[in-house]
Amino acid sequence: MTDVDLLRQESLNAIAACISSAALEEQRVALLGKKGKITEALKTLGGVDAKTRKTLGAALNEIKNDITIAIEAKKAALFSQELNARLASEKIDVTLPAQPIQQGRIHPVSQVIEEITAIFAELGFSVADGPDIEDDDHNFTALNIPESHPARQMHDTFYLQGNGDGKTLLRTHTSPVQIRTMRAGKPPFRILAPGATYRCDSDITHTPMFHQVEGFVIDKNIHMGHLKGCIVEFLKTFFELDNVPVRFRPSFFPFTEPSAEVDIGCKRSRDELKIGEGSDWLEIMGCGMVHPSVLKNCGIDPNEWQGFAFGMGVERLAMLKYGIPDLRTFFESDARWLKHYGFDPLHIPSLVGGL
Ligand code: 2NM
Repeated sequence: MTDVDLLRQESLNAIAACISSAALEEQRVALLGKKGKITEALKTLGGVDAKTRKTLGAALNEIKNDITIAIEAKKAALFSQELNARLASEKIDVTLPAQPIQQGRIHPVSQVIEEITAIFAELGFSVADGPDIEDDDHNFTALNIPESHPARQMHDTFYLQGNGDGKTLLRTHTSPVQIRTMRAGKPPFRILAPGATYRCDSDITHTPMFHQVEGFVIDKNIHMGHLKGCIVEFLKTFFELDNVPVRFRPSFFPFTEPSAEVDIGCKRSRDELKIGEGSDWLEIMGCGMVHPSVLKNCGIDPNEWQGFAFGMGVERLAMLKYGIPDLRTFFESDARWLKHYGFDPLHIPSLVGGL
């Protein structure tokens, strides 16, 4: 056997012996790479006489060609071999029943937002949202909150650097969504605005970020009777009670006139709070008739259109409904807490299927 024949045979044997794509790639480099055997052999052609160069060159090129073909063929064979091995080892029987594993849980804040949304959807509300980073106008001015109002002071609002004008802030309530909605469209409106809100406040009952659901209705001849009916209906469904004692207590908000705080009847005992019965009252949300100035600020004629609005704290409602004692645990990202208080991701709250 000549040297050339030997080189050819050894190369083809080495290719045939490869048992993986990785090994084959190694062989390819060892033979045809920059410093590969064949490449090195071709380099020697420059130093031989013209006659030898012709025959040896032709032979080496033929080998190179054979090797290239052999590698391609082996590559295809290994690919299907490896694919079959994977298909066999990763086989799953999709007809088996689902494994009883628990992966993620739905956070009580998300759950309660979904529940509230489902109830108001049934009453004809649509969900709207807006940016967390707001400006002074949408968060305060348009809502009839005067320059001197305490909520404007630095200790309540997180002001951002923004354009350096001190007018960029984290929204302190979701009401800017209502302003944006009214300015972008034409009445009537029936809108629910759930989302994160921010206040510079932190103690056992306050976290700097919390969630609100606000809602509003703008239409013709809307009065407080509509507001009351809507809220009583909501509370009955949310707390899953046939009858709830509800009390509207006069209050003040700059953006509503008149304004009221809503209390729900409850019974407090040593270590339990029962909602829906008893002689105590628990404040649960705020509401009122949208102030004519707010309507005007959004280009709506208050002589033609009226409306009511309300707002509630999501964490507070979640604590009351699901007996979660400590607000701060909501934001600790403790997997054990979430496993205990979280909800099944496959259960979507609805009035027909259950909240
Ligand atoms: C509340 C209480 C009372 C409210 C008012 C408006 C708007 F933009 F329509 F004027 N949105 N939300 C409102 C009214 C919110 O939360 C305690």
